[in-house]
Amino acid sequence: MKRTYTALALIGCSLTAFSQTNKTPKDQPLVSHIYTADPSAHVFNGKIYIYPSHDIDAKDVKEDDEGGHFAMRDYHILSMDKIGGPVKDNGVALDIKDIPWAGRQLWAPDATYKNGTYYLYFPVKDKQDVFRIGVATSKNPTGPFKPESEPIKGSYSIDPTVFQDTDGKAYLYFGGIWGGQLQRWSGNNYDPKGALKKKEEVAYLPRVARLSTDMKSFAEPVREVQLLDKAGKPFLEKDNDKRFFEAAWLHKYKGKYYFSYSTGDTHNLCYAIGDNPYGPFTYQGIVLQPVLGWTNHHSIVQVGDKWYLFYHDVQLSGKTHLRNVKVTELTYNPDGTIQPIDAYK
Ligand code: FUB
Repeated sequence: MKRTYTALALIGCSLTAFSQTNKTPKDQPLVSHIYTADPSAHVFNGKIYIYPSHDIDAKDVKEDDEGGHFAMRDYHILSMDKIGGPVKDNGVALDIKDIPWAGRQLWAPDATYKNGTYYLYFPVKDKQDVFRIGVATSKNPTGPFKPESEPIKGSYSIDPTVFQDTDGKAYLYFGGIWGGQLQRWSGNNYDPKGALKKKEEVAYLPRVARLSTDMKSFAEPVREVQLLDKAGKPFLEKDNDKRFFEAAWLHKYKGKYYFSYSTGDTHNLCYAIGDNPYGPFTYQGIVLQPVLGWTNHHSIVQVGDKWYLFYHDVQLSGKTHLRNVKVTELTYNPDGTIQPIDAYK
């Protein structure tokens, strides 16, 4: 079966039509001088930092079946003192040319802080064109970041997100199917011919591994993150409006663990709740309805006493691979469920 982003291009066309409807964005892009996507937001020392992908229109790269036109080459970190305040672009924090093992496509990153060091986790294809996850460090939240000379041993696929629990343990969640290559990994073994699941098969699951205290290696073998429906059953591939595709994020609210993710080809951002960082996580519903563009990727973060969803759409360009990051307030119901967000009026 064709592992394809052709569907992406087709849906991109229909979403161009969507842009011609009367729908009006509720939020405006945080910056417009560069294209940015996949915003991983954090509060460090009372200031908001956003670690996004830096989308570019790489004229020398053709659109291909695995999202090759998402040809990003560096990261710019954005910062702001408060939601709604001015947003600063802190310049290039890490360039692909400075990652010794990197081949192409610097995709969605995340970051964390521990003991005086900031850690930036990033996916990039290695020189054999296999996605791996790297880590880079800096004494400054905006970099410049110095990458390790090798990818994290045992890492694969895309969209790393790091979560540090209140007990000090840190976990790296990752994975993305199709262009993110998760279908090539079974039992942590690589098969370049890894097939997509058939409709009646159990869907691919995201991955997690606890990080060692050095934050640069896995402390244990990579595990699957169990995502279950409310009846306790795993999703099948045909449940593609709810099953995992990419863009994992983990946050904690009132003692519960919230695993949120994109359903990819159905463009939803969904969430599931669990009692510990490994899950199982039980599906709850939609966080964000499909946005203008094909991809839907986010982070959920507390700023002061409010919670926010950072996300992206393609308001500025109308093109799937040239996105712009945004932020909107997120509201919990008294029972801990999240009120679904529609980014348009
Ligand atoms: O930005 C490249 C890829 O698009 C990300 O890794 C996915 O999550 C999707 O947003």
